[in-house]
Amino acid sequence: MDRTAPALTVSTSAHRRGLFRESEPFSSGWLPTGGPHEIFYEECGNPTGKPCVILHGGPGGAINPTMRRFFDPAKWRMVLFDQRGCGRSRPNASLEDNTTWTLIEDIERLRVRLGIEKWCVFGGSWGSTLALAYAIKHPERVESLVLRGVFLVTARELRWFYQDGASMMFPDAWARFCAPIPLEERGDMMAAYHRRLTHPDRRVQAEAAAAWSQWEGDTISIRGPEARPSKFNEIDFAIAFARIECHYFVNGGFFDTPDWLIENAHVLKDIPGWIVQGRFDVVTPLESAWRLRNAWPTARFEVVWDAGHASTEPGVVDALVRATDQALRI
Ligand code: STX
Repeated sequence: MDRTAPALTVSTSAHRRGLFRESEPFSSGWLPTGGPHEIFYEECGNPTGKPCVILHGGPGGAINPTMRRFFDPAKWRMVLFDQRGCGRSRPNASLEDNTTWTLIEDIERLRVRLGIEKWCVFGGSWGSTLALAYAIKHPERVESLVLRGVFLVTARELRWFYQDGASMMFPDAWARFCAPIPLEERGDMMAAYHRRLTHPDRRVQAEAAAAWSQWEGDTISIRGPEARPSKFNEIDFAIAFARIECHYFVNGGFFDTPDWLIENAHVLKDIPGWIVQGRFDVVTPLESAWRLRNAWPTARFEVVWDAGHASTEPGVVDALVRATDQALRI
């Protein structure tokens, strides 16, 4: 079979599964890291169930109760945590010692603290990036991978979303994204935003953060603005989200080479994997999931026809809950 052009499974099913029921954590706490950061985590579902870890997006996002609903709470022991500087982790919005590699150390610290040997790793968007990097560094700890909205933090993806590409599809939202930046700085929007988001005056950070976060909120779902997460309107969330995203992106995700995840994807070959991708994902376009699938041909690959980037697109929910049910049997 021609490995460069695998058959594409395209989902458009009218009979779609929904999220699992809501559940409350059975434990939670703050994990010390030995450095300035403390990591907020929670465990949900069945304390004797199969372990999984759920990685949030951004980077700079946070966990929320909906993220517990992609796994059957009767069967899984779900671990969720707020990444460094995010959500309830402390200190909030801090960029110190905050890189892909320190996040991977936190995942390992949490795994050891909870006495888990191996787990299913679940992540969308930046959560998929972190899941892939973690699996490449610690393949023996990853029982399976369930990924959505694949994001490789390449220069090409960043140029598409923050400079020239998505701007053509959302000129109205793009105009709002450009508004805080003077014309002479618009040739490098990430650099212009980085200066403001690291500015000592919190008001300067806040103005930039609101516009940065709004751009992502405006483009996230095929269902339009009513599907935008309400968190994007909270200024404390927006500041952490924008500061941390921009810090990671100006640093190319802290990867050693520009295409590090694809170059190292061969390490994943024996890990069972599911890739779920919305065809009309404007934040992390399908090309990256496609490239990952070609580099990791044993992964199941499902393109959801009527979906954008959000984890809550109905077709994406359906594909993800089917994937986690299949992962139970690994
Ligand atoms: N950032 C993609 C990402 O990981 C470029 C992401 N986008 N929105 C989110 O995450 C949240 C909905 C989690 C805030």
